[in-house]
Amino acid sequence: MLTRIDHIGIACRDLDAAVEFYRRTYGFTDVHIEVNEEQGVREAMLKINDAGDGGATYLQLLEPIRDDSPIAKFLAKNGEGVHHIAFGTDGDVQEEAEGIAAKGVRVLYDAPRRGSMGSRINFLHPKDCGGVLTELVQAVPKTAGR
Ligand code: V0V
Ligand code: CO
Repeated sequence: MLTRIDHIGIACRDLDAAVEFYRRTYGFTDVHIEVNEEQGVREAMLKINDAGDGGATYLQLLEPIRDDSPIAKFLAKNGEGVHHIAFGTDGDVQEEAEGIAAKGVRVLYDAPRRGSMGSRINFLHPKDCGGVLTELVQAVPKTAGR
């Protein structure tokens, strides 16, 4: 079941400047930064709140590390701004994706890929979701360090 907003993904050109904006403006100081080579991003997860299902809600700031990455393409076309929303599941992300695919929504990957902080992720095509690129996230349980 989808039980929380896991994160909102925001495309930016300068990750360090964006992290500093959110720190200075809103006081968000719980920041995890990592590089995801496969997705072509350097990204920051700014924790906003814990969620009732044991997960949490974040802002995800995304800077491209390659010109052919989805974020680079998005920035070239739209400039900086909201790139995707991500729902968190309390179950298996592959089962979640298959259930949604059965409703006629295109799932982008045949199998889940690695997301931030060891999560398992997949995406739904924006053209099947009212123009919203939508991600599904299975977080690593908190007891394992998230
Ligand atoms: C593209 N489109 C979007 C969009 N990106 N619409 C809403 N939101 C977006 N973010 C629209 C675009 O305007 C076009 O519409 C159409 O889709 C085709 O777009 P395109 O520019 O030709 O790009 P494509 O088709 O090459 O790629 C689009 C997709 C791609 C969604 C397939 O971006 C993708 O595979 N995304 C999933 C991976 C990803 O985004 N990774 C970065 C985040 P018109 O103009 O034809 O009407 S990584 C992440 O979140 C991680 C690691 C994590 O959370 O842990
Ligand atoms: Co994301």
